[in-house]
Amino acid sequence: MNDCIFCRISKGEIPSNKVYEDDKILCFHDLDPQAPVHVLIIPKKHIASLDDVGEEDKELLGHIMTKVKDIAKTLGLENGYRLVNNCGEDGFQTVKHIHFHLLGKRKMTWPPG
Ligand code: IU
Repeated sequence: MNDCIFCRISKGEIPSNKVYEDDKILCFHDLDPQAPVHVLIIPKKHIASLDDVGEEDKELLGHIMTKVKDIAKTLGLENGYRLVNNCGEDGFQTVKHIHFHLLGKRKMTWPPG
């Protein structure tokens, strides 16, 4: 997807403040942080949203989930964190490339807004 900003970030065409990268996924700092630590974890493969995940993406999504604790540790989130996926219009998804927000270093509240 040439016009997808997160595809362009994952290819290095647009710079990002990277936290973690491997051949399948990328984690970088959010440009508009909502917590003292706020990073985004994305697959390099373009998947528009959680609604578009297929059977063939099971391993990729599982890979992201297994890396969360390692990324959290790197960022010093020893006291816990929140992992968020916004899906679709009601979920307030603004970038149509699936991503997981990892937020921490402040006490979260519930319910979310
Ligand atoms: P959302 O779940 O789609 O609402 O979140 C998109 C996030 O991507 C949001 O927190 C933005 O600040 C963030 N972001 C970014 O970090 N860099 C960008 O170039 C763009 C959005 I566009």
